Amino acid sequence: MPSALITGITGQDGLYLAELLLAKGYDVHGLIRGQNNPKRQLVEKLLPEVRLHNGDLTDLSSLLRALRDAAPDEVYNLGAVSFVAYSWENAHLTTDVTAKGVLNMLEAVRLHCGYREGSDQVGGVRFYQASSSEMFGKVQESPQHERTLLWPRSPYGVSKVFGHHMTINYRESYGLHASSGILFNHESPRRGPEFVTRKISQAVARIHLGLQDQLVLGNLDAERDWGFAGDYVEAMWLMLQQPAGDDYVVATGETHSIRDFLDEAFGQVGVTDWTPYVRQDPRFVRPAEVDHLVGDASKAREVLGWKPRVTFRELVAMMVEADLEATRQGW
Ligand code: NAP
Ligand code: G4F
Repeated sequence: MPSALITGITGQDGLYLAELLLAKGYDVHGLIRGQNNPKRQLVEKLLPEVRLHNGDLTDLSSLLRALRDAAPDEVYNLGAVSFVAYSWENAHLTTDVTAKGVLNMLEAVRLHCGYREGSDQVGGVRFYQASSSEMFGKVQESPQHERTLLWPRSPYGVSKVFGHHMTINYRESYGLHASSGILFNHESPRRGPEFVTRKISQAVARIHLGLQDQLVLGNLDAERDWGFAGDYVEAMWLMLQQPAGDDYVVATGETHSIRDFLDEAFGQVGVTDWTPYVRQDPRFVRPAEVDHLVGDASKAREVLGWKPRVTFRELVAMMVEADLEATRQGW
């Protein structure tokens, strides 16, 4: 039975990936941080087969301990401070976790595998790094692909660039089977409520049910290439099944503005003009914006045989329906 260790198991992608790997017969381990993480119960209830290990990406010895106890064939490094807006206010923390945390995990894998100077292979463990389309930032060409110049626009984006290049460096320096998935925005009913898509789907459900009358947002003109998280974790797994590590863009190839998302989401509850419900507030406008993202995933399609299944319209409908149900049930 193959085994995998997932950091960020409590997050959106961690949960979908754990489900996918369990369905494939993996022995799944997850790294969980904090002395009383409120999401522990969620993971234990949803995925009782997953074995949790205490640890933090900022603490190298805890990563070594988790690797020793889990003895994984594959490591998926999904843990991060992942909210871009938060990263300006917490730039040091973001750097410690989202940038240096990647180095800690890579170094832990290298030490765990007993790498010795002079040997050309770090060992059997395969490594996945959760890189991001935020690295493209002030985009230099469209659509963005694996060789597009990186121009990050936030402490989060800068940290992801560090992790991305460190992953490539460990592949080139130590022969580590390390892959970097440059994933464009992916969403689901499990998306954190701080991200714009979930903020909208929750608000639409509450407005429809008479529990809220206003939705306050920032920049409505930004464009994102939004896909479904359940499709994207499959690409992560496919990367680690290849003969060698590499970098892949994972995206739908379609872009939509926040206004488009509002149109679709309010449309789900029969509202054609959402302007009376939506207010803009500079509080939610970022110091530097990523205006336009759209990915070219031809390499993932050709090499991995991956393609997205869920369309933009289906994704929005799925999220609004789930929030309507959750709000009705009082979850
Ligand atoms: P998420 O829901 O925000 O999950 C982040 C995870 O990181 C949580 O499990 C969190 O644990 C964990 N974490 C935070 N600080 C940590 C630390 N110090 N040590 C260990 N774990 C820590 O993010 P996601 O949407 O699933 O994304 C997964 C990864 O993909 C992230 O690295 C993100 O930056 C990247 N990514 C996401 C997207 C996207 O559109 N979703 C696109 C590109 C890349 P707690 O529960 O303890 O906070
Ligand atoms: O939903 P967002 O916060 O996602 P963002 O910044 O694109 O980052 C997400 O995707 C990245 C991949 O490209 C990941 F790496 C990252 O971890 C995260 O998962 O914001 C999307 C857009 C932005 O342009 C933002 O300015 O929505 C705009 N927006 C407008 N009003 C808002 C709001 N975003 C949020 N979160 N809240 C608002 O009220």
